Amino acid sequence: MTTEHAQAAPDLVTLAIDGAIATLTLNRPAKRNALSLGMIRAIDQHIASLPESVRVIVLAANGDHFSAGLDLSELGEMSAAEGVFHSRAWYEVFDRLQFGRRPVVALLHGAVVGGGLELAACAHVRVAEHSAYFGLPEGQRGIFLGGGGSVRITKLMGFSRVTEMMLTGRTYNADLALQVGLVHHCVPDGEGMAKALELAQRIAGNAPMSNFAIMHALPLIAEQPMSHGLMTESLVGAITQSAPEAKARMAEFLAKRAAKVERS
Ligand code: 1HE
Repeated sequence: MTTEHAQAAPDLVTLAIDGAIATLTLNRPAKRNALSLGMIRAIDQHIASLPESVRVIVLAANGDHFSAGLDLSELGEMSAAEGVFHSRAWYEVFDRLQFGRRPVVALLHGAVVGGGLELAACAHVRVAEHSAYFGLPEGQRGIFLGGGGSVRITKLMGFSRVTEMMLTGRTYNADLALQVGLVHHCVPDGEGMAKALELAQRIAGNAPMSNFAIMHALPLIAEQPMSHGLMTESLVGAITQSAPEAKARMAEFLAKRAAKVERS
């Protein structure tokens, strides 16, 4: 079965580690970083191999485009059942990206479409270069979302926008993506990596327990009724503040040795 037998393709996703930051780079530019299951599994393998010292992941891509989405040559071979397992295989990896130990900063440029946008939606921070454009061409291909986009992208920019984007096949440029909350930063072409690394360094400087709470508790609370959300917040907040690192950081501030909050 295609889904079960797809092996990780480590050369198609490279890993570079520099101190607290690991950079995962989609590396299939000749196919516009179309995502084969082997690439999805390679992302997973790389994440699993990261040493404890890595605190943040930057997700980027070689070539002119972040990703052309699902490798359509794989879909042609699949039965309905295989299609379900294929989606589930993506979900497992995307869940480990979004709900793993390390925040992910995605650097987006060129086409960020279909499954490429679904992958980008797993990141916690998204930086777009001006060249980036975003779309969900599934309708034009006769298929539907299958990498979690109907959940994640809809949460980011709203059900109505996703519906219109998919029905009409329109794409959003980087400025519009910023306006609707699809990305957090929009920078000139060629400046995305510097911005992504700057943000990654800042994130790496946070207490790991705070980063964990932000990544794991916020999405959970967003889906809870208010009373449950407030309870979850109070419990997670209490645990987070009780960590020795939190105590040390607060003491540093009170001793006037910690950095103040600055305008960004
Ligand atoms: C591909 C793919 C792909 C390119 N699967 N091979 N995604 C799409 O519907 C987007 C399809 N791709 C495009 O619209 C264009 O390729 C781009 C706008 C992204 C880039 O255009 P361009 O002119 O730079 O490149 P190209 O000439 O179209 O493509 C270069 C090669 O990449 C070419 O192969 P070659 O062997 O002829 O050189 C293309 O066939 C190949 N290629 N995109 C396979 N997607 C989990 S469910 C998610 C569902 C989806 O993601 S649906 C959206 C699919």
